[in-house]
Amino acid sequence: MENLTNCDEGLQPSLCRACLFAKGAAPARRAGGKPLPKGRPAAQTRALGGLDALEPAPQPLTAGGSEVWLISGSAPGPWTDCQPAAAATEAMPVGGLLPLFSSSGCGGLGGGLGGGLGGSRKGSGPAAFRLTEKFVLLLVFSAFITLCFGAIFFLPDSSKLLSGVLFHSNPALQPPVEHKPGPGAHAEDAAAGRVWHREEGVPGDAGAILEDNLARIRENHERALREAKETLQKLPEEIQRDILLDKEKVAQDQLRDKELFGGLPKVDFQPPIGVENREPADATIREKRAKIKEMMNHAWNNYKRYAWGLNELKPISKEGHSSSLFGNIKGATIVDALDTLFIMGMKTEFQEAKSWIKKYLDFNVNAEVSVFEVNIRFVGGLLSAYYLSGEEIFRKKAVELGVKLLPAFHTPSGIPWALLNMKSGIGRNWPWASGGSSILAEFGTLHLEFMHLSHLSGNPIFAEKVMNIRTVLNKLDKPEGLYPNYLNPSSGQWGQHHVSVGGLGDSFYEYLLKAWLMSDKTDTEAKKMYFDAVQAIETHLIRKSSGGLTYIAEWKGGLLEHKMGHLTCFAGGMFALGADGAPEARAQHYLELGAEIARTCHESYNRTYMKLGPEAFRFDGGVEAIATRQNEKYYILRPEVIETYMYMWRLTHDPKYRTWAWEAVEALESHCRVNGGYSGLRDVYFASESYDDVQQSFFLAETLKYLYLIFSDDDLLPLEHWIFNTEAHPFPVLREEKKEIEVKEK
Ligand code: DMJ
Repeated sequence: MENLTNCDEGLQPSLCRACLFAKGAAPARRAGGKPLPKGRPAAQTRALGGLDALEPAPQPLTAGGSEVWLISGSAPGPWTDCQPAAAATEAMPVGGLLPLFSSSGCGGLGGGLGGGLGGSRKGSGPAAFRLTEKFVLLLVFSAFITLCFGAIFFLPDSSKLLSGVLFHSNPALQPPVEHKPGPGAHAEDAAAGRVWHREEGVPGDAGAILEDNLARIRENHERALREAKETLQKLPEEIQRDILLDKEKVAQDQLRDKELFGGLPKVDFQPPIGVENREPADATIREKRAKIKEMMNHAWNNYKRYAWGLNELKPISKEGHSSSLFGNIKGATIVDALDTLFIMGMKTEFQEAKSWIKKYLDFNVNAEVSVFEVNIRFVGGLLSAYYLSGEEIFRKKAVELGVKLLPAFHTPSGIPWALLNMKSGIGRNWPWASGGSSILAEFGTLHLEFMHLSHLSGNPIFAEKVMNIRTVLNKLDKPEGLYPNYLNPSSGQWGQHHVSVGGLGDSFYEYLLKAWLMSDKTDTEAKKMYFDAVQAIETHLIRKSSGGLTYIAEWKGGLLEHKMGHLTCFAGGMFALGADGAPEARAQHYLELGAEIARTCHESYNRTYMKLGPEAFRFDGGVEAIATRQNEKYYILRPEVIETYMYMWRLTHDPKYRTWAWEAVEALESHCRVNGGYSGLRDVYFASESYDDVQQSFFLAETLKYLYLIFSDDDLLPLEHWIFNTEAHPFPVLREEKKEIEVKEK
């Protein structure tokens, strides 16, 4: 320590840092206006002459035998009486080194801060202080910059921040560019050197998109806060357990996904039954069927002309329409229409669709999709295209998409999220859903597709996921034997006790029945669940109006709302289809129930001006089967009423169903057909058409397919062999003898 500088007090505190606090030693003296100290290195002296003249004067200090270098140029500080060590007076060959240790008099940080800020400012020359201040400012500034960079790079999800904030990652706001598969893309895509194109001409107003994004960011933010609050209420051990559980699940799934993508096993493709498209013997029926095919041509050709590769068509604006339900996935109409093209014998169009899928159908999208919609339309469409045509590309794409949907099941109960970011695998529920719940009709409408995904991939993971949903449901008490529409995926408990056979509930019941039928009637658990549910529905929801119309009301915590949705009209077909499996005494009853629902829904069409049904109709306030609220008067080309006619026709051959179906064809032609395709209507009670300007993909997948089947012979897609998913995509019954996944290892 002797070699260190000595302050006047005769005691140099440990290096110069201490000078800062050593009774203000140096500052006091500066204040006293003492002359500059002797023994000061030449360079320092020059430095005082001004910043420009500054030259570094290297000043090694020795601490415990090792040298500590001072940055002489940048921290001259007010020169004090501190005595530089003898060594320090010798010129050293280094210009500027770190100012870590020095006295206020010897420069460096200690000198700068101690001398400058600790009090020596007063008595020192302004030139000397400017330098010190600069140094301090430099330090503060560097600290600030470091902090900023730290924030960008080390905050969670910094990549998003960088791409989203700095580079405006929203693809809709970027100019169209050619891009390669991202890091999450599958190896085989990269290996194939595939070039991925963004679709050109994506319509959309940038302002609205920006608004949309801001709203989404706000939403995410609020959700994160809510989740953080929930987490904070948990015990640390619980949080730890949840984290471990989640990690374990992700790891397990990743392992399986990896296995899956090692390559799909070979499958012995079975030639499909009942796809020969014979012309009906009756000439009038033949003509009608040909007319429906012409409608399909009109819808398809306009989509092709104005919206090719985009999700849907705006037939009035003659441009593409993109619904947020599909995130950034493109081509909903192409995938949804595949099997209709196939069964109508539109071979060229089917091939065009196939080529597009091969080249452009991309699931690696950084956007949220509706798990339900993507499943029923995309997975469903691809699966049925595979089963009809045997083309491997459809199986490959279906399984690839199925894998992409698996992270939706990463919830404490295994009940999947409604929304999923297909790239990040992060899921969440609709913000409007009761208590953060998942929706019965959404998580309950995965079963058929996922069973087939396991069948075609040889991997049980898909089946396990949907069977677990059933396990969760079977453990829960059901109010009056009914299934509420809302189920919280975290707690595994029901949300609000609202029950509906229409929106939010509908296809859950449909899939119970069809799971049983598709399993070659071996899945008796599904059968029991279906018939128990139907019994509760009959007791609590089904009513007859004073005019004799049977309808299915909605149940809200024990109170009935006497309203029936267009969506609910599918139930006529469901009851009739299930009749066969009911106890003998009930079979006829269910067939009649189906017929009654069909009649009610036909009335809902017949009582409008357009002869097309409203979105919802009521049985209260003196009306029957009529929409009373303006926001329930629209028709968006929905299929459910025609779907019920199709089942009723196939199961009873009562000609009135063909008559009613033809009425619908005429109404569609008169009111929905426009130059650019088919459009939905805003008000079916109004004499002139107000178009919603959307040609829904389900119009091609369902409405036109069911119409075509009604005017075809029963041996086209016979009901004993094919099960239609809720988007009308036919899947073959999985026969008992084929249950053992008929795969041969590659
Ligand atoms: C279709 O996407 C499906 O039928 C779904 O189950 C309910 N809604 C639409 C058609 O209305």
